[in-house]
Amino acid sequence: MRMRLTLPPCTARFVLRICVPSVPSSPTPPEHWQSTGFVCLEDGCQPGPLMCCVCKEYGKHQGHKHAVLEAEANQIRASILDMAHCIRTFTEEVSEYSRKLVGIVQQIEGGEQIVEDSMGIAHTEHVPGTAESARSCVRAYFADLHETLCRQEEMALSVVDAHVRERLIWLRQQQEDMTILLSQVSTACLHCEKTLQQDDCRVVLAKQEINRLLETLQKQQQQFTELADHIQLDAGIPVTFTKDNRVHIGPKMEIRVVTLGLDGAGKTTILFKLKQDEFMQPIPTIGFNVETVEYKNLKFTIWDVGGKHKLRPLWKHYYLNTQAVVFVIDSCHRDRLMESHSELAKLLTEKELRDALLLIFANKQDVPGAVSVEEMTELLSLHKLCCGRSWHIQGCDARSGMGLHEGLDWLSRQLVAAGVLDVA
Ligand SMILES: Nc1nc2c(ncn2[C@@H]2O[C@H](COP(=O)(O)OP(=O)(O)O)[C@@H](O)[C@H]2O)c(=O)[nH]1
Ligand SMILES: [Mg+2]
Repeated sequence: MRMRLTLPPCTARFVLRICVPSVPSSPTPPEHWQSTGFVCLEDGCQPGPLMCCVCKEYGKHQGHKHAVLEAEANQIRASILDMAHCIRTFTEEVSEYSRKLVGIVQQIEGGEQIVEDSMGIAHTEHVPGTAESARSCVRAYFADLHETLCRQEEMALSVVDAHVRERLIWLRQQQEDMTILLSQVSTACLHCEKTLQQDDCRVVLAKQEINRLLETLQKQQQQFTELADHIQLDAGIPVTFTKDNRVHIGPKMEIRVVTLGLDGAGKTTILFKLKQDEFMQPIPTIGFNVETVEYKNLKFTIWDVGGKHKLRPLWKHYYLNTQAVVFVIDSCHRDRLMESHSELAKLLTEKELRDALLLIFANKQDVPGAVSVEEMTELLSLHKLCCGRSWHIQGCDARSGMGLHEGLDWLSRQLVAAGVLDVA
């Protein structure tokens, strides 16, 4: 069976291939080595370089360069010593690297370590490794998250409890009112029955009182019918969650939105189109318009604030508790894009809008030559400008309504944790 050593995928693999050289066995000197005094330096003679006096002058080494044996041997000794020094350094380096590897493994794994206390007495102590520290870090993060979730759960439950309490108080009040009403009605019935059994004189004398009683009963019946028409007796408690884990009870979740942008960008047109689904020629907004727009299970209260230069300092009065900002830009007015950019940049520094969602409508896409969403994103450096917040740019045409619902859909998705429910 073959064993495979698998490294974690993230580990950079540094593979050191070591070829261990075989140690050459020393060649046997020739028989005439005792008469050798020289060494041949010719390349071809290197397998047997020792020269005898005869070889030097006549034999196979005739005319070759040569050196004195002792000098050559000393030179070789010197280079062996050099090499030995290099090997020592190399060995030290390898050992140092191995020691480091052992140290790193120990640091990751942690374990028992011998430490001296202030009295100089040695004892073993558990030192946590980086693996353990990383695990602790993860545990701490999730413990924190868990605590936040528990707190949010408690808050959400208290909202439900408050809702249930108020609802039960109201229902019990209604029960009491109905009991009183029933007793009044039965008293009136008894009175009528008694009167019926009276003689003629008494019946005639009771006429006024009976009329008053019937009138009161009729009024009560009318009030009851009106109440019953308005109130839906339903035991359901519809619950929706926002993305920040707040709970909303009721069929519609209310969202506060403020619509901002330069004058003439199309804010009022967008608001009217969303509200009435029809195009209305707006007049310049002097103060503000506010409308409630219902969309799926959301109820947007949209504040449309005048965008003329003089009115812009007033924008900040609309920021409090605003969950979303809809910033409208006129896509066919290229020369005002930088003005839009600087107003948007100012908005994004506002503390009260720190957590607000940002929906940018690139309006008037129906006009030929309008700046496209991609170009607008580039020209206004939106990725840089809106970095760190939830934002979205949506092309639209407020006259036909194209793109408006897509924008609201994006807002809904950001606000509601479990997605937007279609409530008919
Ligand atoms: N072609 C075109 N005109 C638009 C559009 N939206 C608004 N307008 C026009 O732009 C002008 C300014 O609109 P208005 O809603 O008053 O802008 P506000 O100052 O931002 O509220 C009006 O004449 C609108 O009819 C659009 O999508 N396309
Ligand atoms: Mg307007």
